[in-house]
Amino acid sequence: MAIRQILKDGDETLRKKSRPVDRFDSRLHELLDDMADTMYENNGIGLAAPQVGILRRIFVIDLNDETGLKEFINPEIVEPSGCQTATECCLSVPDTWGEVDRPATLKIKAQDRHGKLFELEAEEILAVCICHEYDHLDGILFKDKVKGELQHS
Ligand code: GNR
Ligand code: NI
Repeated sequence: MAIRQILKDGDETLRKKSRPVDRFDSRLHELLDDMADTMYENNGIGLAAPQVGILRRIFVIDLNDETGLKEFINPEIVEPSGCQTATECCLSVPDTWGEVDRPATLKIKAQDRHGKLFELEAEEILAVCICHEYDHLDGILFKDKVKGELQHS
């Protein structure tokens, strides 16, 4: 268990494309545990591996509801449908927010920490968060997609 440092906008690592995970070993489990700790410590609802300097296709989400911590490895978004607009922020772009269009619903196929494939249907803030985290795996930040003004505090 360790809190890892979150890279900030301007760090070139955040702009790189992450590679798939191919080993579901204890090192992966340690990274996943650290990512959850780091997300909770920073009061985030999601965290992607490149935000802690690891260019692998991994993210974690916890919406602070009864559904708990979710881990996604090698995710694929399928059947995105509709459109919703939400106000987003990012732990790598502090004190900044803005409106982003995302699919209203989607399905995500991913592997769990043991490599087992699963599928989940998402809507509302879960769909928003999945898209936000997925973008991090391709070097995309929410600020690239903000419509209208990017807001600062
Ligand atoms: O904590 C976070 N909150 C949030 C709010 C609206 C849309 C997306 C997010 S994700 C963000 C944490 C983060 O930066 N994940 O990459
Ligand atoms: Ni983010």
